Amino acid sequence: MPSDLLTRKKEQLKGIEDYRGAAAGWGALKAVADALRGQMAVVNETHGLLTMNQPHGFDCPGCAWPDPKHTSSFEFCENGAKAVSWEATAKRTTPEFFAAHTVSELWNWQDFDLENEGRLTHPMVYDRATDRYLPISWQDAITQIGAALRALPDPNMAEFYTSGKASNEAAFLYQLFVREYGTNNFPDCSNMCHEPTSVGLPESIGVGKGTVTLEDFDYSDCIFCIGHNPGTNHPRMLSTLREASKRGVPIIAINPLRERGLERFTAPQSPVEMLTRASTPIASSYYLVRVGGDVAVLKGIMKVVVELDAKSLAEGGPGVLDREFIATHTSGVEALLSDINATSWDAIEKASGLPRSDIQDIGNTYAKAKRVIVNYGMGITQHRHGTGNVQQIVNLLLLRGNIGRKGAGISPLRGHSNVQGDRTVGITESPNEALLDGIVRTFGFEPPRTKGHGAIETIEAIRDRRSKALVCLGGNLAVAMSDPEVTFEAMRGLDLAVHIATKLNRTHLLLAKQSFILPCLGRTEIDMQAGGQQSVTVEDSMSMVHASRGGLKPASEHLKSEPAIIAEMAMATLPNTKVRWREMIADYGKIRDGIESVFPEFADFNDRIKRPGGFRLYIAASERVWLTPNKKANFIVYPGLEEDPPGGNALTLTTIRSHDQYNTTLYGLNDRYRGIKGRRDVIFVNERDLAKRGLQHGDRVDVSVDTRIDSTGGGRIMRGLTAVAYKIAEGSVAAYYPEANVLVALGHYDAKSGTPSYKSTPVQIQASAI
Ligand SMILES: Nc1nc2c(c(=O)[nH]1)N[C@H]1C(S)=C(S)[C@@H](COP(=O)(O)OP(=O)(O)OC[C@H]3O[C@@H](n4cnc5c(=O)[nH]c(N)nc54)[C@H](O)[C@@H]3O)O[C@H]1N2
Ligand SMILES: Nc1nc2c(c(=O)[nH]1)N[C@H]1C(S)=C(S)[C@@H](COP(=O)(O)OP(=O)(O)OC[C@H]3O[C@@H](n4cnc5c(=O)[nH]c(N)nc54)[C@H](O)[C@@H]3O)O[C@H]1N2
Ligand SMILES: [Mo]
Repeated sequence: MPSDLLTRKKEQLKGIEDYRGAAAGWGALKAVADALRGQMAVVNETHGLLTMNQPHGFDCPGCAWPDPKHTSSFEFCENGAKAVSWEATAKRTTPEFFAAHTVSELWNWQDFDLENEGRLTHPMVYDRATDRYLPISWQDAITQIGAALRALPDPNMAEFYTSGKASNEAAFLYQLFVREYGTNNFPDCSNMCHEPTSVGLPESIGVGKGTVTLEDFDYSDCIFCIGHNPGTNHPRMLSTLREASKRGVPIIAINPLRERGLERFTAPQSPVEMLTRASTPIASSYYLVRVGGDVAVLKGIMKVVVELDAKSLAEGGPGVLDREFIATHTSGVEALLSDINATSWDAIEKASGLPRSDIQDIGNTYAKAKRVIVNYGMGITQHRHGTGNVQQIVNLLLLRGNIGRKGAGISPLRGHSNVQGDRTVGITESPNEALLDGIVRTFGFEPPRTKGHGAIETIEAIRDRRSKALVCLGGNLAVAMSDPEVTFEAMRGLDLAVHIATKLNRTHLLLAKQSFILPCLGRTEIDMQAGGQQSVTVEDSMSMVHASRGGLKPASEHLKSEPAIIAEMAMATLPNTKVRWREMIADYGKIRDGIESVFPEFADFNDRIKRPGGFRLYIAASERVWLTPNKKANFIVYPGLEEDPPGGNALTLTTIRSHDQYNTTLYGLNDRYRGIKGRRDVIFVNERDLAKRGLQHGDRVDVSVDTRIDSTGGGRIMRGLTAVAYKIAEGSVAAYYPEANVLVALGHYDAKSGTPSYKSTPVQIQASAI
């Protein structure tokens, strides 16, 4: 290679290397120290971290994985510590900052730099004359927002987004306000995340949530991890998996990428592992499934089970299927079995990218185990057929009675720390009768009964100018959503945009005729109201509800709590409101009384959260009670094998989170476990796929949507990414979310749930011109 080319290549490979360590360990401790140094006032440091996930402290804003009885000593988690230090930072985004920068200028900043300015301190309103956000008093802001909402000819022309950090109390008040205002337009981050779970599980097992508790992991004798990356996104789960691994429980990982957190873990709590630099293996076997190949793998495993069953019966054995369970509790097994029998091994191998022998091994392990838990995440849900994927997992579990039994069940790993709770207390565009009747009974107003908008419908309505106002309770909707080109343009056409937020982000810079930023308290901070210091509650992935109480001094004296902001907006918008907002804000216990009255499963709410660890909501399916229309657990056939047939020589692109990010929030530019340092402009490609295209590790490539396959894709391209040869399934490539959202068309989503198919876009890659 000529020397100028060599130099260029070296330059392109900067920051790309192999990561050889285990997950967590010393690297994690160092990363935390760096994060703290970058963000935090030293006095806050110990107090903040030591009260996290403690009985009287605050709930970690990181992830929704439950805490061991919520009473153990401080559980170390690198990404939890990063989330806390990001919120409890000493940096501030003040009116002086906004005075110094026009919005047009800020638009050209990196997303990382916007949030890295620190916590918002004052309510702000956009001023077109100076192209700046200017400070405004709370009272003026709230009055103007109320007037603008009242002025809309139809409440269905407003959209009310929720990001899943909001507490139960904030979310309940929000849905109450919005329903009294007159709409069910509740786009929320669930729509982009676990909606296939919320839609698919009720049809299958009568409840839209997982069926396991943390204790079940102690009894399980086989654990699946499909399409999730716990080392980064649910780090505390590694302690649970480590315990299981030490007991010799087979842990089967099904994932297109080799993820270090699923391979090896050094427990920071274990002095022996830390001092000897030893680690515990996590997955006992690891299968690099093709992106979008999960249905094929799941059908393959079921095929093995059915074959083993026939063999056992032929030999006079009892069979492998749980016949008694199937007969008593389920419906639809015949259709499922004929679909499985009609599916050929050839087709399964081709669609999954795995040889039959691998799937045979998984099937043997599954069939041998008595208590199986399947965990899954976005690798399953964010597909054109995400709901179908979820239902295939249920089918597999039902075949051997693995739901509603100790040590067994389905375990969707939720995203945001309270996304599940927000749904439970009424954030949904499709409210059921029980919820609406509960509101009438408790608050005496008639809520709207027609279905509202989810996230995709919201963007479509805003794009088509059918919706004119957007209120966001947290989040970064425009950047999280697919198709920024359409989404950004749409949002610039709004009349009113209101952002309740802790930090500045790009969505706030998409200006409506009237734009407001309302700064709120974070979960780590003291929430003082007329009735004294308040606690809120959250629900984790396993339906445990518990209290959370911030202990840090608020980032600014001008901040209000989310419940208080919502109540004030409600009072300004609804002069004849039937709700006693002031009473509820003075004492959040009154909000919980309201929740209890609308949702009977919260009986004795205020008492039960006083217990350390809180309480578990009733999950009927965990008791083998099926709240489906036919009162059975249903096998639901997924027709065919491929979620998104790639065809031709297209590759399937999946979008993933780095280790240094929280959704659209970037803490830094490293992705330690994947060996990437200081950059994100990479695409992970299998070596053979590179070779086939005459490309090499480190080459610059352009990635374009293959329009022969995806008719919604027209002209979408990402230029100048560096190709990284990686242990990823052949035919699959991966790039970082949210940058790669330019490749995901708005129309590319799961028809059943409306969840964007962020994890399956057919693409072509070729040497870059730049
Ligand atoms: N630190 C941190 N914690 C977080 C978050 C964060 O951004 N940072 N986000 C929170 C939120 S909102 C969520 S929803 C969760 C997300 O948690 P995850 O579900 O772990 O999210 P992703 O990073 O999207 O990773 C999905 C995993 O699926 C794999 N995958 C991709 N495509 C496929 C496929 O077709 N099949 C299979 N089987 N696997 C596939 C990827 O390789 C990756 O390992 O984490 C939550 N916790
Ligand atoms: N391509 C691709 N796109 C995806 C995904 C993917 O895997 N691939 N994942 C999707 C998923 S699973 C999700 S959940 C969505 C996430 O979508 P969102 O939930 O909308 O996004 P976040 O990045 O979590 O929001 C970050 C912002 O929330 C605000 N914030 C932080 N803490 C608080 C708080 O306590 N209160 C308030 N009011 N505001 C706060 C801050 O201003 C911060 O800038 O993205 C989705 N988009
Ligand atoms: Mo999520």
